[in-house]
Amino acid sequence: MRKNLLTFIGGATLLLMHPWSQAASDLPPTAKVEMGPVEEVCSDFTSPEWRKEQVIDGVQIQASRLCNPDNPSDIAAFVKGTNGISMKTLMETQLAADAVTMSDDVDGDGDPDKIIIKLEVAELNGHSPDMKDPTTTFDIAPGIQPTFWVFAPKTRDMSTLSIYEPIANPLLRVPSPVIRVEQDDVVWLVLENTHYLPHSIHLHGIDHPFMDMSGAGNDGVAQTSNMDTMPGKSKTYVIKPRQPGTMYYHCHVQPHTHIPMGLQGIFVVEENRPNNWPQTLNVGAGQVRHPSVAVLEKYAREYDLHYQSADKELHELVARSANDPRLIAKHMNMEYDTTDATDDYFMLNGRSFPYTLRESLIEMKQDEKVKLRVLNGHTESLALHIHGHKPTVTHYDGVDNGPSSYIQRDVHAMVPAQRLDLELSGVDDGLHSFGQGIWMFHDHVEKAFTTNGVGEGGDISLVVYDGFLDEKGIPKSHGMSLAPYFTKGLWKRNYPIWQDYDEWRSLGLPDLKAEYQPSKVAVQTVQQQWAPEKPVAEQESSAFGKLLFGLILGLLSYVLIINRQTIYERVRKLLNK
Ligand SMILES: [Cu+2]
Repeated sequence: MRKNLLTFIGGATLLLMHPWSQAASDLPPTAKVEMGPVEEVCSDFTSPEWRKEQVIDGVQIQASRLCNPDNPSDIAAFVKGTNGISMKTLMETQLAADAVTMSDDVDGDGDPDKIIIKLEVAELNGHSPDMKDPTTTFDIAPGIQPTFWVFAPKTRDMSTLSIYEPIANPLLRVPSPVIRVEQDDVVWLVLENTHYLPHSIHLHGIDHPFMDMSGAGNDGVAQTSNMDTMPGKSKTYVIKPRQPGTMYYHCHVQPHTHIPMGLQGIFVVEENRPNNWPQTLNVGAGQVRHPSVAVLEKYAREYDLHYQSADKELHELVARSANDPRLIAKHMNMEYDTTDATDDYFMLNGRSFPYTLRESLIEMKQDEKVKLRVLNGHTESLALHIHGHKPTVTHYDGVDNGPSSYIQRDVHAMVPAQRLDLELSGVDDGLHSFGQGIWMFHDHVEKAFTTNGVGEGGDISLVVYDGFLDEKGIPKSHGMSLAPYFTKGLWKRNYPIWQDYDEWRSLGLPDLKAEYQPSKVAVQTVQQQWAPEKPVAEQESSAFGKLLFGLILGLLSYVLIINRQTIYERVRKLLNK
C-alpha cells in the first residue's frame, strides 16, 4: 500500500511539472515596432489666405478654417460662371473657359437662368503598363490608392500637379462634384466622355423630361432612353427642374460597377429667390462656401456630405488589366461578381479617416444652425450618428413633407441612393446639442469606421466647435496621439495601435525572437532535474504519429489473434524437436 501511494504522488508531481514551470517563467519582452514615416496632420498644402472670408469678382465667399479648404477662385468661377469672372481669377483655377457658363435672366429677378455645365470623366489612381506606380493619384488615406472613375469639371492643363508629382490636380478628385442649380433654371448638362469606356448620366430624383425637345432620350438609360455616350463623344441632357431638393446623379451604364467606381454625385436644386446665385459646383463636396439665398434665410452654413464605399477587388481590376480597355471590360463585365462583393473602403467626401480631418470637418458655433445634405452613395445601408447632437431631418429624398414629418433622432438610417436634409443645431439644451466640444460623426455600421478592416478609419469625421480648432484647422484633441493614423504602416496592419500607450509597451507585440534570461532560476532548475533527456520535439509525437502507431499495433494484434492456432502449432513443433 505504501509503495502504491509513493508511486501515485511521484506520478502526479511529474504530470504537473510542465505547466508549473511554464507559469512561473517570464514572458518574452515586447517588440518595438517602428511606426515609419509620419505625415503631418496638416502641412502647408494650401495658402492660409484660402481659409479667410473674402470677396472675389463680387462673389461673397465664407471662411473655411480647415487645413485644406477649397480654392476660393474655383468658388467664384462656379458662382459667376467661367464666363462671368475676370481672366485673372480664371487663371487661378484650372478650369476650362467653358466649364460653367451662365446667361439669360429669363424671369428678370437678377440672376442667370440658363446654365451650361460641362463634365468630363477622369480616372484616378489609374495604371499604365509603362509605369510601376499609379498616375494621377488620389489617396483616400495614407498609402491607399484604389482606382476611381469620376465626373469632373472640364479642366485645362495637366491632370497632375506637375510633371514631377503624380498627384491629381485638386479639381480631379473623389467624389464627383456636387451640382447646384436654381429651381426653374434651364440647365444643359454636357457629358464630354474623355474616358475609354461608354458612360451616361441618369438624373435621379431631378425633374427631367424623358426626351428633350429634339426627341433625343434624356434619362441616361441605354435600354429605354438614349444610347450610351461612347469614348470621345458628348451628350447634352436638358432639364428645367420645377421642384427644389437634394437629389442624385450617376452613370447608368453597367451601374453595378460604374456607380461604385465613383460615377455618382449629389445634385441640389435650390429654391428660386431673387438675385440668387447658387454655387454651381462644389468640388471637395464639403462646406458650401457660397450658400444660396434660401439656405442663408435659415442656416449659418451648409455642408454637402457624400458617403461612398469601395470593394477593393473591383477597384483593383484596372491595375490588373495592363491599361487595355478590352481587358478592363472583360474583368468588370464578364468576371467580377458584385453579388459576392464586400466593401473594404468607406469614404466621406472622398477621404477616409484621418484625411477627413483635413477637409471634411463640420464647424459649429453655439446656438447656430447648420444645414447638412447627406447622400448615401454606399452599396449598403448607412446609419449616420452624430455624437453630442440629435439632428432633425427636414427633407427625405429632397422632399419636404411638412413639419409633422420632421424627426429628431441620433441615428439616421439611409438606404443606398437616399438623401436626407438634416438640421444640426448648436442649442445646448441636452436635446439638440450636449454643448461645445469635438464631437465625432460616422456611419454606425461598424465596418464603416474601418479601412479594409483596420480601425479606426473609414468615414469618421468630426463636428468641431469654435475654439476647438487650431490656426491650421486641426482639432485640439485631448486623447491619444494621432501619429499612427498618419503612417502607412498602420493601414498595412504592421503597427499595433496600442503599443505606445504606456512606457512599458504593455499592449504591444511579444518579441518571440528575443533572447532573454528568465529571472525565476530556482523553478527552472527543478524543471531541468526532472526533465527527460530527449528534446521536447521528440518526446511529443504528433497526433498523426500516434494514430499510425495505434493502427500498426492493432493490425499486429489482429494478425496474431487470427493466426494464433498456426503460431501455437509452430511453437509446439519447435519445442518438440
Ligand atoms: Cu459609366
